[in-house]
Amino acid sequence: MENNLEQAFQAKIDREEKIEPKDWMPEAYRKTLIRQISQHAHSEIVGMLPEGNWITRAPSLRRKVALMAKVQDEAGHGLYLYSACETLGINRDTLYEQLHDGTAKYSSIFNYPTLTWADIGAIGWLVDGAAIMNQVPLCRCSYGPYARAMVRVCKEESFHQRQGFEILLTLSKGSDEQKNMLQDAVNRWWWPSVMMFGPSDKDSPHTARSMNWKIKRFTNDELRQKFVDVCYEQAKVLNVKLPDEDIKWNEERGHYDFGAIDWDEFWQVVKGNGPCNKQRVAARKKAWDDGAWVREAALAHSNKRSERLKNKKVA
Ligand code: BYC
Repeated sequence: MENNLEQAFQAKIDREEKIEPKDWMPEAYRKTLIRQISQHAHSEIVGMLPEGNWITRAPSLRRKVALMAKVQDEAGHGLYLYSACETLGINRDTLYEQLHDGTAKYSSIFNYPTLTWADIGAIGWLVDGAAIMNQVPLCRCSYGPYARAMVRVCKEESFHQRQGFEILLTLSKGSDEQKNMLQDAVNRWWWPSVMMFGPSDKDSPHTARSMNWKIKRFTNDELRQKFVDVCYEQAKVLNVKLPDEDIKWNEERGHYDFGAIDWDEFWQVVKGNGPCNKQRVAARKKAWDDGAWVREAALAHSNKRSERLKNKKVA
């Protein structure tokens, strides 16, 4: 019986039809999606912290407005994604608990500090650029609610990438000090962005099955390669050097070769030992605790309202 259901499920995926919340699905598919979508939602929310750090110090009103809008967009992305995740039968409080107690991951990239204004440009260019590379294919993910949420997310991420690139382009035409600041930010954000795509395919336990289920449409290494190819060309426009001595065009492959990734650094950051992991989780927990009175007040208000409605009906 289970076997027949599983075959019909896979056949539906192979026909490129979407799986919807009430459809039968294997438990492992449901768990994989909860893991991935919740990690993605947490990344959007934690991702607000390094950029939020610069809102009060943005160099002009125009930059401040754009940065505020971007950070608010990330909050929105987190909310759509939590909603998409809830359609799989898990509630939001449980997801928050998992973030706070460290059982759920969020993207490694947000455990690095934003030291100068150029970091805001570098995040837009590289981090949002990597996010777009990874997320555009997710618009074709087999799970309907996730795929649909990603359409809007990707449109907004494109705007974020452009605002980051424009910050850097302005710096690239500025004083020597500004040019140095740009190069320094790219030096620090390049490798963490390359790592963001996850472990190489041979070390990725989930990729093969997620590709079969059409949750993922490309492997981690395929997306990483596309990212490097695109960035190399864009770096020329910014007149900036990517911090990789081994990066060079490979005529045979039709791609840029690039240097070895420091996987030890990646796993250290994923395990909680990056420069800002403790600070990021502490900030999220504090926001949750500080918001307790708002949740209590909202609940009391909604209880009172339903009581009033009930009394009205009785009368
Ligand atoms: N950081 O078998 P793998 C954003 C974990 S937000 C931490 O390849 P999978 C943005 C992985 O979870 C960016 N952990 O796994 C927001 C797994 O551990 P578990 C987030 C990572 O799921 C604001 C283990 O390593 N984007 O865009 O097939 C401003 C083995 O990995 C990372 C998404 O979440 C990492 N970088 O592939 C700007 C997109 N990489 O769970 C931008 C959706 C891997 O077994 N997610 N791990 O304990 C995905 O596409 C996939 O989940 C991943 C990983 C490609 C990230």
